[in-house]
Amino acid sequence: PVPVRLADYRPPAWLVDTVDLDVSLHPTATRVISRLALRRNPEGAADAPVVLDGDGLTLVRVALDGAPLAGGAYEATPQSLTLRAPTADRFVLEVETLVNPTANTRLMGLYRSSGNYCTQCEAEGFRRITYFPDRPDVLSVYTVRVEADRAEAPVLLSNGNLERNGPVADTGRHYTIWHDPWPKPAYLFALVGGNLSKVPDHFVTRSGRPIELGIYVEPGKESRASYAMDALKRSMRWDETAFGREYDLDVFNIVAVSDFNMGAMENKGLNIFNDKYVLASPETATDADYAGIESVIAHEYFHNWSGNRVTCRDWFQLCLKEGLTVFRDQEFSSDQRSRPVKRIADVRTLKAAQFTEDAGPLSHPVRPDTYREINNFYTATVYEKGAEVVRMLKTLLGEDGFRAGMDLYYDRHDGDAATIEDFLAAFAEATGRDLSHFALWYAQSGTPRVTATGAYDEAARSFRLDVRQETAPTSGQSEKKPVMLPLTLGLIGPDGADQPLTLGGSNMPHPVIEVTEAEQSFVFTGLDARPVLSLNRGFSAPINLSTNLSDEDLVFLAAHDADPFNRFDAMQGLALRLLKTGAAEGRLPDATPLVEAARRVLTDTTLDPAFKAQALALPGENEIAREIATDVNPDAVFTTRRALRAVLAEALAAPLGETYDALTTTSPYSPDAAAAGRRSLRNLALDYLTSGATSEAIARAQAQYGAADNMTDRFAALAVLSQHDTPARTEALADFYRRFVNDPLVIDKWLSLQAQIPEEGTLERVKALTLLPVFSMSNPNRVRSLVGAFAVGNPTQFHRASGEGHNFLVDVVLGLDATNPQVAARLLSAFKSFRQLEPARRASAERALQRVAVTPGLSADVADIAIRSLS
Ligand code: HT7
Ligand code: ZN
Repeated sequence: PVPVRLADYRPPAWLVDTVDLDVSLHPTATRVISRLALRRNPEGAADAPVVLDGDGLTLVRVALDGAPLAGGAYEATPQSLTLRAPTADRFVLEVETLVNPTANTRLMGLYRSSGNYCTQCEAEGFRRITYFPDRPDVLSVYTVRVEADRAEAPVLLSNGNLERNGPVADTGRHYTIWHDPWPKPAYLFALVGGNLSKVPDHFVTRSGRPIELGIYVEPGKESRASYAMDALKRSMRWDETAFGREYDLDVFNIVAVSDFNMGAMENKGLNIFNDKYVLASPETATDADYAGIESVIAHEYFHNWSGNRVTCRDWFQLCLKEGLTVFRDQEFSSDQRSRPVKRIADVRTLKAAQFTEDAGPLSHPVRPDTYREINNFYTATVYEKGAEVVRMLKTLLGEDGFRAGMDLYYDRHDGDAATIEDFLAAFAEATGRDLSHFALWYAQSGTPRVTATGAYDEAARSFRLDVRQETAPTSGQSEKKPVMLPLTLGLIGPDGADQPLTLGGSNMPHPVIEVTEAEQSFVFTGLDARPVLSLNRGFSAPINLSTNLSDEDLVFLAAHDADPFNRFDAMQGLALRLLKTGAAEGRLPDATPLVEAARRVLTDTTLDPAFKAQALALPGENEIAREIATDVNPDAVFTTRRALRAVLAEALAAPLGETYDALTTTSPYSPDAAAAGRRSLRNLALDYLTSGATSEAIARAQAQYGAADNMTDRFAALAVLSQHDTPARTEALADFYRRFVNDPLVIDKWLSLQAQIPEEGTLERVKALTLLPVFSMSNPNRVRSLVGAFAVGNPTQFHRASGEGHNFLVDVVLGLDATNPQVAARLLSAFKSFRQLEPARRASAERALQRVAVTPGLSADVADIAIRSLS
């Protein structure tokens, strides 16, 4: 595929003011008649032909202003429809095409899921429905007529408000007509037809407008949509109060489908969701599932303003909507739950996904400047790092400045397709700040490595902080510049209290230093005793930070830091020091400081249980590997981590047992954050207590498994049992399968758990699981749960020295590429950190990637990942 470059952006030559679609649904021959009111763009190239995008369409006819167009007047290929330079500046083009939704295995465009019809148009799926200028800067008002057999599809939905519906005389068919008054790009178009049950509700906006809400699910699953509905109403209210944004149509519908390439899609007024992010009941969903539903429901709803009312000029600007909307959903969840615990969880995700991406060959800027396949840029960098950049902006500008900038951005660009420059200009103008240096965060890839060295001068009663920053070269960017780092900090006195911050003779109103140079020093004065530095509080900048803090300092921070994130981070830092040395030397150093810090956290009655669970969870194998960075042996990482877990479990056996017992409750299940936090700590205690696999511990896990009245506790017990090769494991796995064989979303958990067993037999187990009737390569959730979990969540077995794990993944990717390239490409990106492996495993991964790269007939998606991974 040829690269697309940001620098080549040109405004569209033709605009489409209105789109009238008439879609007559049929399993194999859906007829689409589109009437486009085309208008020459005064800002586009003069005399340009009309070029409409297409993908795999069967063209039936073309008419211009009502008159059929002769073959010579246009040129049609499956990829485009070109009208030779029209003389008129405005006209109506009518195009009739046929598409086959049943044969659409890519799940882009119009396809079928469990017999229902649905669409996915972002990024470039609308062209698989009809010929159209399929780019986000062409905004149109849509009127859509949907027709189908009434028995096959009693429910017919599209964007906007319902205008009319009725039968089609003497045919057994019926229709609905939907009108969306808000101009939108084609990627936000959606249509659904099928046999679905509506869960109804309503919402009154703060200005008093009533909104009809509907969540459509498979019949029989209605009761599982109530949490999603509650989350939706909370999201709608939150966007009004936190950002002043109100909903703008008479209806808001969500449809849950079981075949979906990603999490969900923000189509205007008609969100389409992977059912994983809608359906929940205490018996089938874990606390993590509930939290995921809340955040994805919120995320898609928030796109109504950050993405839909203000959209992206081109796909390079993807972070404009995605980074901002992730930031907004993170803030929403923080307000609904515990802010520190949410921040810790978000930073864990950021480091696991984005730092890893940035440290490998797939590294790219938050706003890339070139792509071959846009589907491959829905990445942790665009989403999660994009959100961090917005968060830094807020830290720099303060609450009020940030809100003023957001308001100006929305006011100025409502109904527009905007750029990152437009976004930053709104903040710069609203606050008077020069953000030109800050803008580098969008263009420069890589995670800055920051070294902070603190020194106390007793005679001068001052503390000098030297900060150095450096970003290592990343793919395509050999030269790096210093970025602007807003570092929130505290200096903690011996009594554990934050000292007043005096810098350059003045009191600091906000505890934030702004680092703009490669090397910078800050001298804080008026300090009577040596303080302990707490830097990058709340993870205010997305950096790799190393400091000259001693183990004792970290123990002190873990006990006293007023910033809960840094308390957590001090615990992680202590553990990582031990794990890195242990993996390198094959022997764990003395873990007493960590053990004592952990004991304090565990027994501190003032701390939130959810926080304790995060602080006491050891860094994962992938995080340890990322810290080690070169010549990683996953077996050594695993062994060391397991050894440290055993040390903690043995030393803290008594308080862990007490914690487990104290948190045992007979209260009925509630998914609220406080109850979820208690369960997370109790299940963490169970995990430590079972690490030695004594018969007593296994029996406790078995008892929890059997007695649980909710999926969180049942699955946590199963997860613990799955780690130990005992008859109890076999029994529990068989029982779980029997209980939930008819519940695919629960079976996903069962598949995923088995894929992550760190044992020799797992690869054969995974292969065997692919043959079960509950597994299907055509369902992305199943594939991700089994194959994805194996590749990402089981480093020792995926990176087996024999190369069998690598070969297995490549076999799956090549098989899947023919039917669903997008999912295949995502699986292949599991190799993204292969260069950090030790030489033999690295060579095996490289051979596997090369096997992909030389395969003829690869999709653009998979070819792009293979080539970039090898670059
Ligand atoms: N904006 C949505 C992205 C998305 C998507 C992209 C490519 C192919 C399929 C897709 N499904 C959804 C989701 C979001 O970030 O809100
Ligand atoms: Zn999004």
